[in-house]
Amino acid sequence: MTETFAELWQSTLRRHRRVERWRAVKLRSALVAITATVGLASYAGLQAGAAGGADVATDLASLRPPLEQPEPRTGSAAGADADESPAQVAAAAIAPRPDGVPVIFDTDMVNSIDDSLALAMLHGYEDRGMIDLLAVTVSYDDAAVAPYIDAVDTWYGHPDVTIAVIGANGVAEGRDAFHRQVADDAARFPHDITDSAQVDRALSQLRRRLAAEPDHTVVIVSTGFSTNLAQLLASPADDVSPLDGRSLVAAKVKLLAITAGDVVRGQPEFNTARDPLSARIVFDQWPTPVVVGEWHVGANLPFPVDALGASPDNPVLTAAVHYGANALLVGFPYQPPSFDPATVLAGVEPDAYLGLGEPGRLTIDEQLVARFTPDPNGNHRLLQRPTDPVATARITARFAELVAHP
Ligand SMILES: [Ca+2]
Ligand SMILES: [Ca+2]
Repeated sequence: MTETFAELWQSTLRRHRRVERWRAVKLRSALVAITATVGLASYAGLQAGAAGGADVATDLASLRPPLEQPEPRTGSAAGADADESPAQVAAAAIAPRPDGVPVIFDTDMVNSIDDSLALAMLHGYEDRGMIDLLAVTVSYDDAAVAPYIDAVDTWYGHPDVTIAVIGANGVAEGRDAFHRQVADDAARFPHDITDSAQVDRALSQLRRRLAAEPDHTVVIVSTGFSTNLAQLLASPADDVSPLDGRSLVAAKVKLLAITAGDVVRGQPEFNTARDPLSARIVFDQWPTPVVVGEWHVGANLPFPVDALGASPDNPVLTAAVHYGANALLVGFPYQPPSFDPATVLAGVEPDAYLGLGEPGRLTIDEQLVARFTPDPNGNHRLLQRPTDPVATARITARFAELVAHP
């Protein structure tokens, strides 16, 4: 840690302490109202899609591709040589990519630093040739979030990753000052997207990217609100694909790994409580295997932030400092929970680090609590918290090597 960086930490902490005391009181009193109004009113347009979910449970088993082994990549979109429709030509025009597992990262990138750490891990996987990061889609509506993500992508050597945002229908209330510290300083943190309004909509990119991939290959890692994924499920056929959203997901997606629910403690969890309607749509209708990173898995995996190194030019490290100061954490480096990093690990390296529980069905009850019901025909499985300290240390070491700057 350089002296410059220590000074940045101290000054940031002083500046934010007074503001945060006031905000904490205000946020607590607003939470119930936000859940009741923002979470439901914004997504009323999805009601028709939700009504179509009654038949989902009956055919989940037949739609479910195997979870164990990645299928070999063919390098071309399925069906592209059979019928060269304008949609397929458009899909094929997306740049070719290396042979990693195609991954879409759907994130809120707000309220905590762990989405940033999850994104850094994905860049580590890409550098190792293990994934091809097709797109980052954002479920939080804010002008600085796309520039922030672009700065992180640029720092990790992938400045042209597709970024798309939910736009004006998304959750918009959050603790995001750490975005702005990076987004507003393009001289120190180079990036060429200056406002989230410059990028495409998440739904458009989700459909476009899925349509271009071979069948049953795409891993979606979701670490935020379920709004984008619920809109995807409810989307009609269009010029990108003749498939409606649910059929497109069933055809293209291999696995959904999602940070959601607080099953073990039986309490409302942030992602699901902020947009419960969308979370219910996803858990009711998603037609592929789903692994669920519920609260207590990530809560018991401290993330080694010091693995980010000590460069003041690292946007993730700077964001971590500002987030820590905002959250009134008093020392640095601290070790935040690894809710979203655990989900990335489970999506990209299933069975390698985190075990899975029995099959079942996850539902969100009227009190916004996630409940898990074992069911041999269910397509949901809960990630299991490692209880062995050796296993925990192995996971922490994997986190550290993935986020280290190349
Ligand atoms: Ca860029
Ligand atoms: Ca998140």
